[in-house]
Amino acid sequence: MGGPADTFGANKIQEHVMSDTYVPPKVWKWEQESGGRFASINRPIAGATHDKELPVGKHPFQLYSLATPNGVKVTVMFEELLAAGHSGAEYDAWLINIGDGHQFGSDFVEINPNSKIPALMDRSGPEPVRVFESAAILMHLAEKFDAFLGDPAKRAELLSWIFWQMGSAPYLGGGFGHFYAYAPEKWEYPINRYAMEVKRQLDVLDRHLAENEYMVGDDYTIADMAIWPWYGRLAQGGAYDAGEFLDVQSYKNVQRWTDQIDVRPAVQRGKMVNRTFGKPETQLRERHGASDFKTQTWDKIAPADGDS
Ligand SMILES: N[C@@H](CCC(=O)N[C@@H](CS)C(=O)NCC(=O)O)C(=O)O
Repeated sequence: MGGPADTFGANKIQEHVMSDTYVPPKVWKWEQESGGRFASINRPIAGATHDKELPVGKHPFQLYSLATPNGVKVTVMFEELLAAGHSGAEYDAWLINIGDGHQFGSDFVEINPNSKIPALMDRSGPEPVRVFESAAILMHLAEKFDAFLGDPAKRAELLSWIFWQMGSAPYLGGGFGHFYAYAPEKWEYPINRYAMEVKRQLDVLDRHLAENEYMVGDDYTIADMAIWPWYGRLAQGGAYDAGEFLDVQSYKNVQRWTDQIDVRPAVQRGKMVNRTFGKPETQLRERHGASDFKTQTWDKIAPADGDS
């Protein structure tokens, strides 16, 4: 250190290199927002930030959610159950706007201590039962109605794919999606790492769907309902605007399966529930009955001032 070179710029270069090289402190401290989209709702502590009562409707199931892929899994399941004649599966779907921090309200945290949508209160029995984590909600409903579980001889296969989805999607959303679409800058290292992993996952699905009509053989099950909102949407180019980047069209079997599920009327309805983005006619922000799909979409009920 020292000497003329420092005076004429060598130190400046060195400082620049150093400031680009993050050295983790001994103990991490929450000193600033992490940056990027959704930074304002990220916190290193759990629990409620404010008192907030949640509404309760007249149906046996009260869903508090938003039409992200994890939310859509559950609304598709409810719509499939109703379409299959399980009238006991009637539900009220209330909107939880995670961008506005509704997931940190006191009643919501009572249902999901993890402060994430979807969260369900099953009020069909003598005591209300809370269920959080989308796959737990799918399992709870499937077992309750004995529906969409597929061939009992393939139960282990069903569980395997559901757990595969829950373990894999965070690499797609929190990894690839975050760094490709939401982070404040484009960094090659994480984008490469997660693009590679997501393409590997698509290939896992593609090879499996070459041999199987649905995720668990011939039966449409909750494994399809868990995987489709993430990987079907990705295959359609609808996730993170990354269709071309990931060459999603090359996964032919995933494409076939995606289209096959997308045309199901219950899936079309499920996608609309708790949706606050996209074309107004595709947004049913709250759902309290089957007729709402005809009368309560945002094109029909939006306030004149365009409030969203
Ligand atoms: N493993 C959870 C993930 C749920 C999740 O990540 N939900 C997101 C929306 S897709 C959320 O509520 N984020 C709000 C936040 O992180 O504060 C599940 O499958 O239910």
